Amino acid sequence: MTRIDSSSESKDEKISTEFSKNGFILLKNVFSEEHCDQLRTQILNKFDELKAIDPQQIDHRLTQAQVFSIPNFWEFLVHEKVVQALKSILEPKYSLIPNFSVQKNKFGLSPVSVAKIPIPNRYGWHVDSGAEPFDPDHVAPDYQFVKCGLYLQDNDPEFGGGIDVVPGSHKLLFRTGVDRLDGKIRLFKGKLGVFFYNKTVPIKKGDVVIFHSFLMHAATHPKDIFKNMTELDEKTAHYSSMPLQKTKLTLYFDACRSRFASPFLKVSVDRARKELNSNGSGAREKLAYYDQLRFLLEQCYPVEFLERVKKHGIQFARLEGPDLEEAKRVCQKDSTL
Ligand SMILES: O=C(O)CCC(=O)C(=O)O
Ligand SMILES: [Fe+2]
Repeated sequence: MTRIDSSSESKDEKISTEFSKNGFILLKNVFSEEHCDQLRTQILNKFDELKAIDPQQIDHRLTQAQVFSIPNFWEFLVHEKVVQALKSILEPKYSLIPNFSVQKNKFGLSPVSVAKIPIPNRYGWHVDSGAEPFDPDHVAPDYQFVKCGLYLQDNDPEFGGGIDVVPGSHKLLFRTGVDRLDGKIRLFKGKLGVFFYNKTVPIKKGDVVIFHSFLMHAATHPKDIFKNMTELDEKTAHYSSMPLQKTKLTLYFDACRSRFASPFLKVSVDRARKELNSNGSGAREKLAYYDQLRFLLEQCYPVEFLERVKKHGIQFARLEGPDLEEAKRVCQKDSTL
């Protein structure tokens, strides 16, 4: 298990080597207890506000615009230690992917199966790139696309609050010469790892985890999650029986080596189109990819945040040319844009 103490001097090489080996890195003490408590209050107030407007709202996720209405949200994205770690893992001018999220008591619950045989007592395990269509980039030696999470609570043995991982599962076992097969073998190896080699990341409040988009991982589940869940909880993977002090709040964003940014965004346009087509007359702001795409086109970031992004020499992933036009076309299906 790799722990990088954020108070120490430059550990760039160590971070990048450990990340290559394990597929994740734990940055300790990035934010103070006080800062985390402040964020917790802001986020919980936001969820309360939304619940007051719409009591039916299943309150486990904020939209992109709501995320940026949390005053301290973006500091995490441009925190010196986070940016330095991402520069070591990715490249100096890496790209931020505009899919920022704040999650509340969200715990994946799908069972894991290997060769269609369900693994007993293993739920919610997945790789973040799992739902993307296959792309040869995904098995390229320099493919580096990561998720970065800030945890506003300890990973608690009883209530969860962090993540479990299969260390090294992001790596290809060997190359057969058939890219698609190599990807399938990696996934198969990761699933076996869920059974034989999974670890709970010892996250404390204020720690940050950066993990590869092909790392097999799951939320660390509360011990009695299935005993206490209602049917609605199960449907939405949102656990409502959590004491307030233990409420799981996580902030996430994606980043990547810049050459992999626009293929990812193109896939997001397709996903947004599919969401819209299958949504009928439902509320559009609840569609995750559509919400991200609109936000990407509108780019309404706080000025101070934009300045910090610029100062670090990093960039936002953007769509260009015909891809940008296509994104606008998809969003124009909504008359409010
Ligand atoms: O914090 C967690 O439980 C992990 C969430 C996760 O894996 C995801 O959003 O893809
Ligand atoms: Fe995930």
